Amino acid sequence: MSDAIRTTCPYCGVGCGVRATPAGDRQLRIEGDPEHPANRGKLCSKGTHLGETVGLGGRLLHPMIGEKRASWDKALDLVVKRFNDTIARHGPESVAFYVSGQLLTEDYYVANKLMKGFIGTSNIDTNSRLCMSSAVAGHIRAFGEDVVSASYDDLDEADLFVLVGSNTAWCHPIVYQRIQATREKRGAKLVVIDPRRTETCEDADLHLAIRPGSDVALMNGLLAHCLRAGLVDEEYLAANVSIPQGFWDMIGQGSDLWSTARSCDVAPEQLLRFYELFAAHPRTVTLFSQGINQALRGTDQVNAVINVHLATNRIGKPGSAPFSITGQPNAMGGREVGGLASTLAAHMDFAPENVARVGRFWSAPRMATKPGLKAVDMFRAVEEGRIKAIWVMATNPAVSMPDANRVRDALAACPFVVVSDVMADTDTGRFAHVRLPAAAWAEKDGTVTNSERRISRQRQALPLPGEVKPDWWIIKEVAARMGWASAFAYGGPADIYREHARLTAYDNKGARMLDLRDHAAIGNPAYDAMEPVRWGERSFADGRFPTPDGKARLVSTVQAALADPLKDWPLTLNTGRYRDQWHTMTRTGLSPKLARHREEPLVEIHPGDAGRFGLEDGDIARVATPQGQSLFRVGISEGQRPGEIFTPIHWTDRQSTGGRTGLLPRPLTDPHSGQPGFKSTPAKVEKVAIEWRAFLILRGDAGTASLPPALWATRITVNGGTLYELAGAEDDKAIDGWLPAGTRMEAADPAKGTRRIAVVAGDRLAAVLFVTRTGELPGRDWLIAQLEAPEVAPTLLAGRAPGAMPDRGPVVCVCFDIGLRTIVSAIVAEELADVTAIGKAIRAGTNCGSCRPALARILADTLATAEKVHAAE
Ligand SMILES: Nc1nc2c(c(=O)[nH]1)N[C@H]1C(S)=C(S)[C@@H](COP(=O)(O)OP(=O)(O)OC[C@H]3O[C@@H](n4cnc5c(=O)[nH]c(N)nc54)[C@H](O)[C@@H]3O)O[C@H]1N2
Ligand SMILES: Nc1nc2c(c(=O)[nH]1)N[C@H]1C(S)=C(S)[C@@H](COP(=O)(O)OP(=O)(O)OC[C@H]3O[C@@H](n4cnc5c(=O)[nH]c(N)nc54)[C@H](O)[C@@H]3O)O[C@H]1N2
Ligand code: SF4
Ligand SMILES: [Mo]
Repeated sequence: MSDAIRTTCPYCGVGCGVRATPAGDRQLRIEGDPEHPANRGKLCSKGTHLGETVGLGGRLLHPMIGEKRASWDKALDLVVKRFNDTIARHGPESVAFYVSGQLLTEDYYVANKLMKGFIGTSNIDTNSRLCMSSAVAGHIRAFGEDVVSASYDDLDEADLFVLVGSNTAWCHPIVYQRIQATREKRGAKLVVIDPRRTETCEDADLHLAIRPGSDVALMNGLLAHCLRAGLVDEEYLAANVSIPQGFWDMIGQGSDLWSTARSCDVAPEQLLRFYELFAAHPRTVTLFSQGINQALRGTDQVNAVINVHLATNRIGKPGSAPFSITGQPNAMGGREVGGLASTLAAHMDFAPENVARVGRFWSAPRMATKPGLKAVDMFRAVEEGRIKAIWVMATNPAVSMPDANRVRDALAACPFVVVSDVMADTDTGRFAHVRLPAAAWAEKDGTVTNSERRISRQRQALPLPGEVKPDWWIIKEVAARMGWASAFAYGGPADIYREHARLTAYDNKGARMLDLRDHAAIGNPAYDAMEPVRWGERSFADGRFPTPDGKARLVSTVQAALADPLKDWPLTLNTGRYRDQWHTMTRTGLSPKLARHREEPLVEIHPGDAGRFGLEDGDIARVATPQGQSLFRVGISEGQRPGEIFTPIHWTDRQSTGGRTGLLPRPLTDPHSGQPGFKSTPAKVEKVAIEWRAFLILRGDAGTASLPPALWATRITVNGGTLYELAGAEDDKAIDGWLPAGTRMEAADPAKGTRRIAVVAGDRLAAVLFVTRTGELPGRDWLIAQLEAPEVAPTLLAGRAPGAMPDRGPVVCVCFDIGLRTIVSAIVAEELADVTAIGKAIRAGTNCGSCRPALARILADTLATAEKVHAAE
């Protein structure tokens, strides 16, 4: 038995420590690292099930030129030749890198150095543009440097948490659990500000379901209230903050309780309750993420939040700070190396002295002297032929960029596309002339920085499979072949980390807070053994800020006018995440357990709107925007605001014939940050007529190459095979072509248009197909279990065991595989009164804890129903 390797979770920016123990043939046993300060041993559902994602299924194992396997030499030579030729003919501005917050700091550093110091352009941007760039721009405007003003310690010491535009319970589950722990320990209050009622709101003291895009009005209204209530700290402002002309007039305008309530479309009493909670609790942490960042006024929204904290002197003190939480595992590390087109390196911008300094440090032959193209503009330049060669690393823009179909067209027309990825078949990879096989999470070695600026090691737990190489190696080989071998002579990630640390300290006489000089000479063994370390003391504790005059800045932020719905596009489309999927599903999609939480992409819609558009729960609907359209399963939800619909970002062409959220948003961006406004797009929805519904279960790995021929087809990985949910208006017989060879059993009920087929091959169940036009379909669980059953059950075509197992309903607790019906029956039968009691009775929610908010909701609903029944009796 091997020892556990201490590494870091590759999903969200919480940055939890993981203990990964190799357990035989490419298997890892996963546990939370009790010694990691971010999570102290806990993991959420995604972290817990990392072990299900480290197999070799679907991996890209060899360099590919077109559809042909190539040697590394051939592939790298081709990349270098095409980039060199393009640069020689059209100049450095004609090439670009599009990279990712999922690269390690070392990978990121090398890519940034190659582009900005050697190729000589800043046309390197990252998916962090879609994610954190409004926070970056807001920090720079307020503080002078992109420094996060809080740490996780503050979560333990706060009395009030304000979550703005953040579905923390799903997207930063361990931060959410820490918030809940503080609430239990010191009675801290929780306010959630989100147009949707998410599971994060489940246990909140207050949920403000504000009108989308009205956050500036809300925060300005709060600040106006603070002014009236004497909460503004005049002394602190005079000493530490510069205030633009007319700032207080701006705050005073239309910021009384009633006007603010009207702008935000919430009840004045609710708003007042928020103000009073804020007034009563100086130890306030305001956490924000994409509901704030991903808006056409995202940077103003960030500054509106920071303004309130600066003006009330709730910053730089224990339990008191605005806190931008990062999305990706290394969103922060990318910002530290300067991986955005708008930053240079090591928290420096393009001021001439910075360009000179970094140029000196790198001995750079051709320094970029100005910012490059931001993501949306970069793909526009590809579309217009100004960029003729692009290298995409660790991101899937054909899915995740706004107006993604246009990005696809741009990639299809681009003369030369290189994609480095861990998976062979991604939506972006399909446009690549060269695909380079990158090392995946468990194979990588380097560092990441989490939301609270803590640098942690990711350590290699599994050998590199096939011809896979780490990203830093791939980039430095290209640099070497371009003629810069000595500037990129790295033997391993430690060499790169040292250089990065030296650059942060280089000629830095306190001007930049990011200063890793303690690590500038770190030895290889010390790097290998590095404990998680947070850089910087408590930010801004001394009231000094990294601006020329040492003062922070209030920023005038005016609420933008919120347009009424358009006649042709009567709804607003909001987009975001599900608890158990990660982005474009290339990795979480491999886990049978995670797949069960949400099996299909839903368009969530308020019951009133559903009625208005003739939709019923479970229907298939077409969601359209001026950019495009895609199909979704209808999910009617009281948690939606009227007029607003929500779709998840995860499903791609690999997983579904619908669910393509990425092609729907407009490619419009915030003027300061260039971040797209993913959270509100004018949209419409209409019912799609369906004649039949079906499901198909196939044994073995069916791959992601295609989907059964149906209007609606979505796939998920299940134990032992794949489950497809299907619906259509066309002939359902076309699906039969997907059934494998073997002995067929069939049953049919023509009256209901029902057909049931089971295929047995090699004494085991190979496939089942159940189709119906007007009847019911049985639960899928028992049939899925038959894929791995030792014997073929005689009742396959009944869809249930001879004795019949009760259908447990949709899975709520993925760790213990516990369904909704099981939970409801337990609550009723055992008279369970709280979430802890549910855990004691049936274990649900007792492992990773991610489903605890869902259990609270189910409990409340069940008790409410029971009460109603009781009242009626
Ligand atoms: N399970 C899971 N976790 C993840 C990820 C994942 O893919 N899956 N991805 C990670 C990444 S990269 C990121 S960036 C984070 C994102 O984490 P979050 O920002 O928490 O996630 P989102 O679902 O994108 O959006 C958050 C909320 O913003 C709300 N919102 C929309 N419009 C507005 C508005 O106008 N005002 C306010 N106040 N709120 C609004 C939405 O309704 C939504 O509930 O999650 C990280 N964690
Ligand atoms: N409509 C809408 N769109 C959005 C958002 C939204 O809320 N709404 N959110 C945006 C945000 S915040 C984000 S962060 C983006 C995320 O969007 P993407 O970055 O496009 O999503 P991922 O699926 O994480 O893509 C990562 C890719 O890198 C591969 N990969 C994983 N590890 C490695 C590695 O170590 N090396 C290499 N070379 N490849 C690797 C994966 O297989 C995958 O193909 O989506 C953005 N798009
Ligand atoms: S909260 Fe979950 S996804 Fe995020 S780092 Fe921790 S274990 Fe990973
Ligand atoms: Mo993100």
